[in-house]
Amino acid sequence: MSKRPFGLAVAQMGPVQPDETRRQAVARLLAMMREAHARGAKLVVFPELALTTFFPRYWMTEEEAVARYFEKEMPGPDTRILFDTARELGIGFYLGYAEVASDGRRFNTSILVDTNARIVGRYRKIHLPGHSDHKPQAPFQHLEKKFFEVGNEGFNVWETLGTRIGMCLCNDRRWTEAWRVLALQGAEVVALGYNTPSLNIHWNEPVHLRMFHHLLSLQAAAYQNAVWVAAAGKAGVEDGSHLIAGSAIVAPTGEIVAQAQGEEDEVIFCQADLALGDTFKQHIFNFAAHRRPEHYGLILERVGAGPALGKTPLP
Ligand code: CDV
Repeated sequence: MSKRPFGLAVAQMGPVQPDETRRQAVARLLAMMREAHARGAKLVVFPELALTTFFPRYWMTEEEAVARYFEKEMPGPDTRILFDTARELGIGFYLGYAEVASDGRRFNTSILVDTNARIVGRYRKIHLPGHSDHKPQAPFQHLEKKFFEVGNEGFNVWETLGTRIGMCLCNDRRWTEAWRVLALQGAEVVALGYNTPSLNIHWNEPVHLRMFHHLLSLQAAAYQNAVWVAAAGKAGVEDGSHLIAGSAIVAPTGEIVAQAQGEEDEVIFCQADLALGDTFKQHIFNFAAHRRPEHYGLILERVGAGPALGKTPLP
């Protein structure tokens, strides 16, 4: 099978402090976009909520949040240069940001931009973690359920940049259903931005498990769905709260082929062979040959776990 090389870059960001301006954050993204292009990338993936600090950690009203942290237009005055530079270089990008839609609804969003600087795809985060109430005893909040609505546009894949690219965001990577819906649309690459605090405010989770589960989720999803995964995190200590690093590119074999080494701004790159996914799609994960959806009904019928369906004695 002949190779189909695709230059894939992930741009991890170090912390974005609360007083950092959009313009400063965008300047960091631009420097990494230029580096990704110089290394041969056709797509560069930026983190979730890449333009600001991870603001769901703060208790505030929705109005305050919108005023400070949400983008009312995309591109806007501070982000247009990302689009102009992408067009000039001929590189596509994925960007996560807080979106306030024209009807006032608020989403945790990512966009996919092609080499003509056209927004070809939008994803509004579906698996929102955290809580909506104030937890004054917690060291910080995780208020995604307060500041964002559940995404209303599904998990989609776009034919662009010579391949098929799906998007999801952060907590989605832990949910197998999201990946399979993308894989059923023939995704070859899945782009994902994240902000993962190393401390779990809900229970006393050992810190090392955050990195383990992050990589486990990416690797299992890449293999079981025969896709390339490009995952970009925001890392380091943001306003006293530590976010895990570990931005990674994972092959359809489930192997990590590139991983960020530190907790600062860092570009990782690989020449991804898209044909590698074809091999798995034609054999072990040939969906048409092996899937049995007639036995997967509970996935749609139930949200939480319910009664066991096993019958005793057996017929
Ligand atoms: N931004 C996120 O979605 N963070 C979650 C945390 C809260 C577990 C994550 O899945 O990484």
